[in-house]
Amino acid sequence: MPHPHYPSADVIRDRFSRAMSDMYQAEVPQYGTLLELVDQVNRETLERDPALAQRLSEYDEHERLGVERHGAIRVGSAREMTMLRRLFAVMGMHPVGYYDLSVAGVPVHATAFRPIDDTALARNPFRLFTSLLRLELIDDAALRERAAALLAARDIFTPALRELVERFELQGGLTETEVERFVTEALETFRWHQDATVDLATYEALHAEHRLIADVVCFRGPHINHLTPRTLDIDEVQRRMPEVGIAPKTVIEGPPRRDCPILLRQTSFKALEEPIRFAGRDQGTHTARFGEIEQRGVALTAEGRALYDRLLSRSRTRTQGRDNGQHQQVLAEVFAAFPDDEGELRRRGLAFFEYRLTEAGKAAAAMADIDLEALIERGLVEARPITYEDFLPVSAAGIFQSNLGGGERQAYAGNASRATLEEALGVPIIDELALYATRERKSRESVLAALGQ
Ligand code: OOG
Ligand code: NI
Repeated sequence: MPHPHYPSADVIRDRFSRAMSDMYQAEVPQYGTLLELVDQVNRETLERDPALAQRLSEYDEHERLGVERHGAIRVGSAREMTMLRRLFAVMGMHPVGYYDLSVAGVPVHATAFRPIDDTALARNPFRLFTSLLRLELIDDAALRERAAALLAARDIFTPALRELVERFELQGGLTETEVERFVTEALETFRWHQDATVDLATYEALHAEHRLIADVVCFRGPHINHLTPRTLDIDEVQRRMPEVGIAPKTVIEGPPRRDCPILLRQTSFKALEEPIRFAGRDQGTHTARFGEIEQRGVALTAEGRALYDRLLSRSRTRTQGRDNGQHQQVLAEVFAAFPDDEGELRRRGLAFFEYRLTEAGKAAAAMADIDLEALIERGLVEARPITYEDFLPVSAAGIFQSNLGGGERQAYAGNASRATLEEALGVPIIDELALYATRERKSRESVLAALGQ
C-alpha cells in the first residue's frame, strides 16, 4: 500500500513538467516567445468560438490546455533507456507506442513516455518522445566503437536521482521532501551543456556520419531538444510566428485543417546554432534545440489510421518541394476522401469515441431493448471524440529532418526492432490503439449497463 501522504504520480509529473518548461524557457528564450504566441492565439480562438470553449471544458481539456506539453530527448544505450523508464514511472509515465525512424533515414527507434489513464491525462498529459540511437546502423566499425565507448563512459543521471528512484521503488512513493529533490535532480539529466565531452575532430567525424549521432554521443546528457505546447489553431500560429521573430519550418506536418480534427498536426521553429566548447579548448557550434507546436484531434482506429496513411502517401509526390499554402491545398484535396463528420467517423469505425449519458439519459427509466445508435438519436447518450495522445512517425521524421538539416535522407537497411527497444526498456511497450479501444469499450458498457437496469 502506498503511504497516504505521498504526493501522487500526477502531482510529481505536473511539477516536473512545469520545472522543465521553466528551465527550457530560461535556456531558449524563443520558446518563451512561442508560448506567449500560442497562449494569445488560444485565447483569441476561444473568444471567437464559445462552442469550442464549452466543449473543451466539458471534455476535461480546458484545464490541461495551459499546462499541456510534449518534449523530446535522444539517448544512446539500453542502460540509459532502462533507467529512464524507471525514472518516468515515478511520474506515472509509461512507454506507449513504437516508432521506427530508420525508414526515414534517422538511425533511431522511439517510444513515448506518457500517462495512460483518463484522470492522469486530464490532469497533465505531459509526454516525452524518447529515441534510442541504433548504433548497429553505423557502417564504419571504428566510429561505431568510438561512439559505444563514449556512451559507456558517461552516466546521465546524478547519484542522488538514482537513489531516489530506488527509494520510490522500495517505498512505493516519495515523501514531499523527496519529491522536491527528485524534481531538481531529474532536471539535471535534461539540462543543456555548453561543453562537449569530445574534441572537435571526434565531433566532426560523428557529425559527418549523421548529425544525430553527434548530438546523442558528444555531450554529458540527453538535453531536452524541444518542448511543445498545444494550440487550438496551428495555421494561425504558423502564420504569426515571423511577426514575433520566429522562423517556422516550411510546412505543417500531419493531416490538413478540417471540421473534425484528426490525430495531430505539428510545426516547429528551426533549431538554433549554439556555441560549444570542445575538449582541447576548440570553439565550435551545435544545432539541436528548437520549439514546436501541435494541434490535436480525435484518435483513429486501425482502419482510420490505415486510411490516413494511404492518403498521406498518395499526397506525397504532389506535396514535395511545395510551400505550406500549396502543401495544405494538396492535402485538403486528397483528404476529401476522409469523412469529416463525427457521426460518420464513428459509424464507419474510423475514430474512437467515448460514450456518456446525457442529462436526459440519466433521468431515463430502464429499458429492455437498447441499441446504442438509437440511444444517441434519442439524445440519451452522447459520443465524444477521444483525443489522440500519441505521435506520428512520418510527422516525427519531418520534424527531425527540418532540425537536423540536409533534407530527406535514404532509409537505413535494417528492420524495425520493437523487441530490441522493449529489451532496453525492460518492459513491454503499451499498444496505443488498445488503450483507446479499451476506453471506448468501457464507456459503451457503462452507459448500456446504466440504461439496461
Ligand atoms: C523527436 C522528433 C519527434 C514529434 O513531435 O513528432 C517529435 C526529436 O527530434 O528528437 O518530437
Ligand atoms: Ni515533438
